Amino acid sequence: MKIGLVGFAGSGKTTVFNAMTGLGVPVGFGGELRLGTVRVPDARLDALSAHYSPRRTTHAEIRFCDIPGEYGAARKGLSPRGLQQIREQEALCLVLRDFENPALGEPPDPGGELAAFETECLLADLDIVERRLDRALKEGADPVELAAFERARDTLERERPLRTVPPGELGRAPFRGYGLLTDRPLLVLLNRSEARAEEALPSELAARLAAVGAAGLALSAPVEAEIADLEPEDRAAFVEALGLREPALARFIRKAYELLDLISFFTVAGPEVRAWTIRRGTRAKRAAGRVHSDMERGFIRAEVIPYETFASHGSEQAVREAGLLRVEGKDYVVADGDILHIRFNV
Ligand SMILES: Nc1nc2c(ncn2[C@@H]2O[C@H](COP(=O)(O)OP(=O)(O)O)[C@@H](O)[C@H]2O)c(=O)[nH]1
Ligand SMILES: [Mg+2]
Repeated sequence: MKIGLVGFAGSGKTTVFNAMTGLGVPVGFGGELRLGTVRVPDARLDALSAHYSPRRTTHAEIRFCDIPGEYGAARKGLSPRGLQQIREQEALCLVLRDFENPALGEPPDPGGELAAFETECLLADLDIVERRLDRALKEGADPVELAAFERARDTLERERPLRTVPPGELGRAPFRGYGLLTDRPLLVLLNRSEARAEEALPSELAARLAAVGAAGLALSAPVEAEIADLEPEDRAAFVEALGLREPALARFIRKAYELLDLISFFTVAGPEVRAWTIRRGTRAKRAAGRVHSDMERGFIRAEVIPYETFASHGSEQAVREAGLLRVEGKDYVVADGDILHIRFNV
């Protein structure tokens, strides 16, 4: 599961990627496609770790892909290679430039970049959908699949991204493997100059994002890079001095995680406190398999303490004494923040 950083050259993709991954990829135009693993910040995990003092604390992780900014260097659009790289991503983060970049010689135009990217994706999808329908005309097709592609064509022709059609109205299964870009979850990152790091997303842009079914966030990449560079013990003071509650990058990473429809459950086992990643809607037996295949195979039950219950009672013991420890079977749908003890037998 990976999320692709996309956008115009010079919008700050690599700067954001470096701040998240600590990989130190050279900034500037061009470059290679890079893949990096990013820890998902989670205050609940930090609190569990402080409570249990385990030898090891393991965060959930997601992967980001820094896709080189050949795209739109001269606003000429995506190359076939660029398109292919973007199609391979499960979700997209579009970085928009909202700072003066002397190397580009053009004032920032984030709204224009968003529109250009959207148009590009709409046209690329329409091309795929029309080809599929042409082939169906010649060779015939499954009616359900045909209906889905016809609905997709109508949507795209009205310049609506596919993600704006609710899942109940349009089954996505026929689209699998076609790499449709407007169906991908989209998170838009407005990359601000340092001086304006604190400003909220302009309401016009926010409205535009809502209309295309995208999430949005503003931050200043160099400020975030500076924070990421600090020693952990200096970070909090610096963030506070900037008047922030936490680095915006932390919020961004969590939003990306949500965008992929991922949630975390926790385990506390002797030396390790750990966050595990599952898709929202995953059942307990399956979730147990994330920890160990034996736990899935020999699953008996899960003892569940929602993180909030743990936090309000202060300890596992107190939760037990209050009679709030829940025992759930294999079909229990695991919730974000559940602390699980899996009972199993192999
Ligand atoms: N002033 C300012 N410069 C930035 C910001 N983000 C990136 N840059 C600079 O813009 C240039 C291009 O950034 P880079 O991350 O390579 O963009 P990419 O082409 O999208 O990967 C670099 O010189 C960065 O240091 C920002 O928020 N503010
Ligand atoms: Mg780059």
